[in-house]
Amino acid sequence: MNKELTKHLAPGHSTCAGCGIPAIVRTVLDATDDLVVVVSVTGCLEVTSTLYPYSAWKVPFIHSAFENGGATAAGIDGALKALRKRNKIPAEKKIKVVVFAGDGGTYDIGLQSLSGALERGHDFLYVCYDNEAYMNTGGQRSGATPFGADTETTPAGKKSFGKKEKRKDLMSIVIAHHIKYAAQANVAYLPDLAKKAKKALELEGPRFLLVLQPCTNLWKYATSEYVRIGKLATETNFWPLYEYENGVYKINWATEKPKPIEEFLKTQGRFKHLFRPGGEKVIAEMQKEVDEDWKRLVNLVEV
Ligand SMILES: Cc1ncc(C[n+]2csc(CCOP(=O)(O)OP(=O)(O)O)c2C)c(N)n1
Ligand code: SF4
Ligand SMILES: [Mg+2]
Repeated sequence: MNKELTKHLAPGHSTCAGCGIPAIVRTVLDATDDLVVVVSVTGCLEVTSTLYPYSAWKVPFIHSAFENGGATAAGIDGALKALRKRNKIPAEKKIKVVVFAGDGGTYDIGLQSLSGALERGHDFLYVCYDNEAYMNTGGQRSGATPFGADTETTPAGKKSFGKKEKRKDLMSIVIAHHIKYAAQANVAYLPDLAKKAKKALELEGPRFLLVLQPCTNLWKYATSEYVRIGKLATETNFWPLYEYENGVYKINWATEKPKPIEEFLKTQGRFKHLFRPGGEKVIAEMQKEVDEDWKRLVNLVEV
């Protein structure tokens, strides 16, 4: 493997084949030449990169608890500032603090500590890799799991079509903290992710990236398919690529003719029950939701 590509995270990790996490981590960290300190909240990334007694990390790394990625980043930011005040770190040595956390550790259990760190204005980049469920513990629903998905705790069956609730709008929650920069990205569009990571890493204060990460285990697809499925998420407007910068929204990818949501759903086992009789109502509801969310986003760009 290319040495440049693995200068932060070595190939010796144990994510599943067809997992989008390593590409996200490498693309984000490669977007800066500065030193980085990585915080990783409990979840697939942390578990698969730190199999005792080994570590795949080639940079300073802290494993935080599930609920406190934001607080850990805040503590490191505070420590770096204190060390600089005492001239223990040369002024020209730039150090970036980067948190990687899953959707469970961000939308749900770590939300309060992320909120506190954003509101206090700490200098860090928070990257949520979003596989839309609690994967490290076997695939339970999270606040990020889409409506209609079959998970361990929202099983589809005779009396259930999967998750009944809509996904949380985390981007709006984060943006409501008046931070300078937040962006939604997708591992299937790496040049776009690299651009957003570079921009975020060059800014100061709290910055946020929400990155869609297909998971072969939960989404149930052949391991070679993750880029195609990731692309379909954006081509159907299920997962728009956009940025928020100093109060201005910008859509980074759009098409006049988005594909119907079925194109995305039919690639994955977690939605296969929706293609049985009766599932069409749920698909129609999902399409309505996607269309409404897209309209809302377009209106934000235009104001
Ligand atoms: C307070 C607390 N509750 C539950 C757990 C068990 N737990 C560890 S990882 C995990 C799932 C993580 O899900 P997510 O943040 O989406 O990351 P992923 O595993 O999908 O990468 C859970 C439930 C824990 N470690 N701490
Ligand atoms: S369970 Fe999903 S998120 Fe976890 S390592 Fe496997 S593919 Fe990646
Ligand atoms: Mg997850």
